[in-house]
Amino acid sequence: MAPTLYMIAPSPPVRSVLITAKALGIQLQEKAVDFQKGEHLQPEYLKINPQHTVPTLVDDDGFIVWDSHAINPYLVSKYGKNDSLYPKDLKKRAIVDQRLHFDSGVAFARGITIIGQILREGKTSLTDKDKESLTQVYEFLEAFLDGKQWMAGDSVTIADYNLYATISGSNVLVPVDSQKFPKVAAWLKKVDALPEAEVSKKGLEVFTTMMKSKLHRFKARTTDQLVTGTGYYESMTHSHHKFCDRCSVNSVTMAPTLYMLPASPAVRSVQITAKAIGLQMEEKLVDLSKGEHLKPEYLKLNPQHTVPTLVDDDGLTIWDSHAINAYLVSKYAKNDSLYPKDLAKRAIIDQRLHFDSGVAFPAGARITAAILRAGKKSIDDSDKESVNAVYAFLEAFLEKKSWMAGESVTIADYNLYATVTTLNVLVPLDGQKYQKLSAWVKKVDGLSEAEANKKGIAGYEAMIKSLLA
Ligand SMILES: N[C@@H](CCC(=O)N[C@@H](CS)C(=O)NCC(=O)O)C(=O)O
Repeated sequence: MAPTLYMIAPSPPVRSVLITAKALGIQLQEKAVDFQKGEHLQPEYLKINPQHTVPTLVDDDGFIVWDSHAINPYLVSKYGKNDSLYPKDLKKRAIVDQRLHFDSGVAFARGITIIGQILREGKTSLTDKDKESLTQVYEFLEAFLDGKQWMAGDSVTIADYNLYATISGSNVLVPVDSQKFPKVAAWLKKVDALPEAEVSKKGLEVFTTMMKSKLHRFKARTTDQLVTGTGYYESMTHSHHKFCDRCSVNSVTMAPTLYMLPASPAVRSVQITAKAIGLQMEEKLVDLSKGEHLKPEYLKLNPQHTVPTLVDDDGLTIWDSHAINAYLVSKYAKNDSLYPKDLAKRAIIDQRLHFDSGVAFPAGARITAAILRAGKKSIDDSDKESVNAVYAFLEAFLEKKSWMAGESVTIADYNLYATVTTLNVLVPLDGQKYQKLSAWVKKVDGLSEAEANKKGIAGYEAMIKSLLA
C-alpha cells in the first residue's frame, strides 16, 4: 500500500511534498480534497487533521501527519536511501530546519495571507505593502544564498523543495527581480530544472491561471511572461565568501551565546529548553527598540535580524527558536525525550513546531507589532479571532493527549507554551471554552524549566498593559 496524500494541486506546500516524494521515488496515492465544496471542513477530514489544511499524509501503517515541513522530513527519514535531502549531521540539519521555519513563518505565511485576500476577499491588485512584504522575503533569501549553492548549503535539501514551491508561487504575484536578486533568480531556475520539480508544474500552472483570472494586472499580459522559469537571470554567482552560519565569530567562548530579548516568546522558548537540559548560555541583549538588530554586525550573524540567535561554542550560528531548540536537545540533552528520534513521534512534534511558526506565533506578533510600532490602543476583532482560532486548534491537538505532542513533555510544549502565555496577555484564554488548553498551561506552569519563561513574560505583560492603557 502506498501512503495517501490529501491534496489540492495548486497549494505550494502540497507541491513541495510531491517534489520530495518524486525525489525519493515514492508513489503516493493522491486524494484531491474539494475546497470549493468545503470537504476540508467536513467531520471526516477534521478527524484526520483538525487544522483542516492540505497536505495531510496518511502512511501505509495508518500514521497521520500534516504540514509539509513535518511530512517532508518524515518521508526522507523513512523512505530515503540516504540522508542527503535532510542530513543527520546536526549543524547541517539546524540550517535546513531554520530555512523550513522561515518558509512556515515568513515566506509561505506572507504569501498565503495575500492569496487568501485575493481568493476570499476579492482583492484584484496588490498593495505596495503586499509587494514590500514579498520583496523582503526575496531579500532574506538572497542573503541566505550568499556563499551557498542551494538554500541550506552545497547540496539540494528539502529546504529547496519547500522554498521553491512557495517562491515559484510568490513569483507569480511579485516577479523576482533578477537584477536585484540574482542569486534567488538563479536558484529558482536551478530548482526548476531538477527532474523532481517537474511534478509540481501542473499545480503551479493551475495556481497561475487562478491568479490571472483574479488580478487586474494580468489582463494585459501574455501567458509566456507568467510561466515560471522564464526571464530569470542566467549567470550564477560564484562567490566563495562563506556566510556566517559557519563562521567562527565566537569560537573562543565556551558556553553558547544567545542573542536575545526576554520579552520575545521565541527567546523564552529557548531559555526554557536550555533550563530543561541544564545548559548554561551567555545571554546577550539585543535592544530591538534601539535598532541593534539592524546593525551590520548583527546582520552578519543573522540576515533575518530576528532574536533569538544562537552562536554555539564552535561558532555555528543558528536562528529560529524551533531550529535552535531541536539543535540544543540533539547536541546537549542526556537523552532524546524532548525531541524523540522515533520518526512518528518526531513528525508530530515537527507539525506542532510548524504550527507555532506559521500560525500561533504570527497571530501574536501581528498584534504586538500593531501596538508597539503602529501605536494601536486596542486589539482589532479580527486579530482577536485569529488568537481564538489558535486556541481552538490547540484544544483539538490536545484531544486524547497529555502534552502537546503525546504522552511526555517535548520542545513542542516549550515553544507553544511561550507563545500561548504571550497570546494570553493579548486575548485572555477562556478556561471554560478551552479546558484542555487551560489545564495544559497550568501543567507547564508547574514544570521547573517554565521558571525561565516567568521574567520575560512579566516584562512583556507590563509593556503591553502600559501601552494599551
Ligand atoms: N504550514 C502548512 C500550511 C498548509 C496550508 O495552509 N495549506 C492551505 C492550502 S495552500 C490550506 O490547506 N488551507 C485550508 C485551511 O486552512 O482551511 C504546510 O506546510 O503544510
